[in-house]
Amino acid sequence: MPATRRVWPPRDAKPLLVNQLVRLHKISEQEDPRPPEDEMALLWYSNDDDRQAWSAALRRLEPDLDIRVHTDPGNIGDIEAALVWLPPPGMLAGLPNLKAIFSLAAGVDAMLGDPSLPADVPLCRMIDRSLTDGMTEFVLARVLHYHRDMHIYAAQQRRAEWKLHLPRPPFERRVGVMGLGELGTATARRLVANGFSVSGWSRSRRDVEGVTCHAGSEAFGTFLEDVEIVICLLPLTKETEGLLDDRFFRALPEGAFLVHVGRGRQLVPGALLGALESGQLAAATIDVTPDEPLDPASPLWRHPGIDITPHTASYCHPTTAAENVIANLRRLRRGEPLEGVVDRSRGY
Ligand code: NDP
Ligand code: OXD
Repeated sequence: MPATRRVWPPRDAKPLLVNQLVRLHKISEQEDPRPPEDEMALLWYSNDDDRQAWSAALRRLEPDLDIRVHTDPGNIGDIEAALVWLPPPGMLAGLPNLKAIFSLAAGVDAMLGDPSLPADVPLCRMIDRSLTDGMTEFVLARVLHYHRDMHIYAAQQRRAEWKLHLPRPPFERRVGVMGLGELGTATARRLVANGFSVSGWSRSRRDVEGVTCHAGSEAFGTFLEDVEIVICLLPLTKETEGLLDDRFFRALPEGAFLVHVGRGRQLVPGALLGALESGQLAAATIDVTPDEPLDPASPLWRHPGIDITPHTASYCHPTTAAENVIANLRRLRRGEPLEGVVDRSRGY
């Protein structure tokens, strides 16, 4: 696993001009002529994912899949799909027959931040059961941590203090999930299965069994006033950027907890620190930060009420995620609607 993930701009991204790609194509045609094929080729690119593991997983499902890499793209006219994370600006725009872009991540805010991303080619976000399971597992672990007072016992241990806090039953613990999409819905369900009293908030109305669902900005206050542990699983958009601000923390019941696993720029760090100082917030788990990696000088590292994890809540595993990519590739070949297409006007 790389040291940092899903960062924007990519660490070593240099714009790749169309003529560079065409030149690569010409060179590789001279050196490695490929027979013309009916099957569409897939371009793979990421600095944050394991190419060997992905190639193996894709070829396990489709042994003859023509996978190209940008350093040896062959005839770029064959490339009709791209499985990528933060390709260098211009790379995808230089592919004349590109019909679909498959993101290696669920959150596509960084991909959409590239103005050269072809506007007329569908962008599909990652949907993957290992990504979903990993997220529900991470959130459940953090909810159980706070619910069973582990943050208090950790502090007590440092003081050699033996003091019991009577545990509350989970049905009395109100947990709220912001975002009821692929990850939020599965997370809410897992919390329900563990006996918690769960509510959720989304843009449009959702119906999740066992979950009290709220929708729209007008319902945000009502949702927040009733949650003791709030989970942020929203995509980063114009509407959600900076949403976790002073007003947000003030709207929660006093002594609430935050588990932030959405995107870093949704959080206003000063507001988080203020809420912890005032006791409005008891503790927070911060998996995503406005800049990643988080600056060693950031006060977030040192606040006793904050647990930082390095954007590790969840990760798509090539073995399972390849199934979805291949399924989408087959839909593309058959001319069927693709799964997980991003609505660019909404930003997710
Ligand atoms: P989805 O697109 O499936 O779901 C997004 C949810 O957020 C939807 O329920 C949507 O509402 C809701 N939403 C979006 N905008 C608003 C808004 N303005 N107000 C209220 N609700 C809103 O995304 P996923 O569940 O797949 O992923 C969510 C995010 O999780 C990703 O975008 C990414 O940022 C983050 N993530 C973090 C990881 C980590 O390791 N920390 C790993 C993977 C993802 P509606 O249902 O009405 O559309
Ligand atoms: C994602 C992520 O969005 O890993 O998939 O953060």
